[in-house]
Amino acid sequence: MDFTKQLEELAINLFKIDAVKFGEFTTKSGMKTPVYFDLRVIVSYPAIMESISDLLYSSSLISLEYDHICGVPYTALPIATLLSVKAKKSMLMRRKEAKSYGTKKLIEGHFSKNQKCCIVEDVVTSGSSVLETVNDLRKEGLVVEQAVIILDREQGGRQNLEKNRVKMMSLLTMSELIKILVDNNCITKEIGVEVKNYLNSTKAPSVESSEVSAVNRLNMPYEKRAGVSRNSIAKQLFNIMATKKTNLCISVDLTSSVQILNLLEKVGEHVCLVKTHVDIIEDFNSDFVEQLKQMATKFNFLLLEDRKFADIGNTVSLQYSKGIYKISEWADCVTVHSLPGEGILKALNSASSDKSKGVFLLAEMSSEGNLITPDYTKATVKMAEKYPQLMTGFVCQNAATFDDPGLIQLTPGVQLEKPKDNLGQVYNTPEKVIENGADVVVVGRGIVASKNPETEAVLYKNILWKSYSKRILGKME
Ligand code: 5BU
Repeated sequence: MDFTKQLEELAINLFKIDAVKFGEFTTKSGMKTPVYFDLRVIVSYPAIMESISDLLYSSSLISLEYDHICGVPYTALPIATLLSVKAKKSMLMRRKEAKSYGTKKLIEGHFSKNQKCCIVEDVVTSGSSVLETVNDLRKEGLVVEQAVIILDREQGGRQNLEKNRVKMMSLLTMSELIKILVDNNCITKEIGVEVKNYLNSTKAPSVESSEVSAVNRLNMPYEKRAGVSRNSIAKQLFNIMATKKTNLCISVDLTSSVQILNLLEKVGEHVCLVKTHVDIIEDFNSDFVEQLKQMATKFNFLLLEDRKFADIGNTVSLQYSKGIYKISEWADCVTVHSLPGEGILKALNSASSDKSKGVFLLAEMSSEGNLITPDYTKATVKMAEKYPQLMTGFVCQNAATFDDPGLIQLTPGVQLEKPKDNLGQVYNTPEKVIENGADVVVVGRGIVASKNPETEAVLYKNILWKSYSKRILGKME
């Protein structure tokens, strides 16, 4: 039988066994609904169980890459079991409560960190049940990015999951199910219309921040994240952002020290971080460094030298502390390429320095046609794991790059004015980058080259803070 036919037959059978009912019902979350699902009954119908697992397997699992399958307790567990056997992939089981005796494990089954787990669920409304399971799996170090489900009620669950970096694949959406049932005279057209209207007018509430916060760094406020940072610069930066209410980093790409200091006098109170390229300053000298440091104290911001180290460890340790710039003496943190391998982090980690230090590792770049691949990004994040005390965060463009809420996503390539420059830079809007996971946002020419940098800095600061405030409430659209 072809896929569409088999799906149609499944929809009709679900109706026949009362797994889908029409009338007036109230859901778990207190919403009134003219349609109700109870897929628990499917265990009484082996042929339907078989058909669901066949369809889920051939429509989604077959094309996914994963190491384990985990069902959301309890209704989806038997389906997950069938899929695990069919796909010949191991299954994990999540307990709703940790056992009070023996091993206090939340997840049963054998797995290792960074393995991928695919979620299986029966019906998704708001997505909160799926997220509870995702949360527990991620806490154990598993990578969870996919959920395959039988039915999408189309009431916001897909969006809530996406916000938490879980892509959902469903066998049936509510509209598809209704169409099949109307076409096959299982329900009247009127009921079909009533359900459609209901779907259009009722959305499940956005998943509350308390439910999501543990799942996702994106919904945690900066002050809380300071508490879980293992790098002292990340801690300081989170605290500065929370205190000054700004997540704006200014990139002072100017070539004269006087210009830089004048600019910082105007925008210093609006930024949490100042990013420099000291090798472009024509009159660089130790007096400038002193004034920069004083300014950082006066306005309470940190200093990031965007040096993008990219050599063997030995050379980098010399570039970091020697030469005319003596970066290690004044920069709170530096940017570093992962390209040369772990030695570069080892070198910076062991470089002697009187002050705390931090590293932003480049996991992605903003420029058009850059050669960084998804595998490179993943390997970069993995490389950082061994150096938790050194790592302030990653320079990247996407929320999915890393999960650790103690690390900071620094995102450059931001401007309100235009979508790109003529040398390959690609710009996003401030709202967009916050949505994409940015914690600290780098703006250079958007402010520096404007007629009135102070007004512009305030504008960026306000938009960014508003977007971040929305994000922590889980209200990102
Ligand atoms: P702009 O004027 O806002 O385009 O400046 C962006 C700054 O961020 C500039 O100093 C770059 O060197 C830096 N940058 C970037 O634009 N894109 C990247 O991927 C990285 C750094 Br990494």
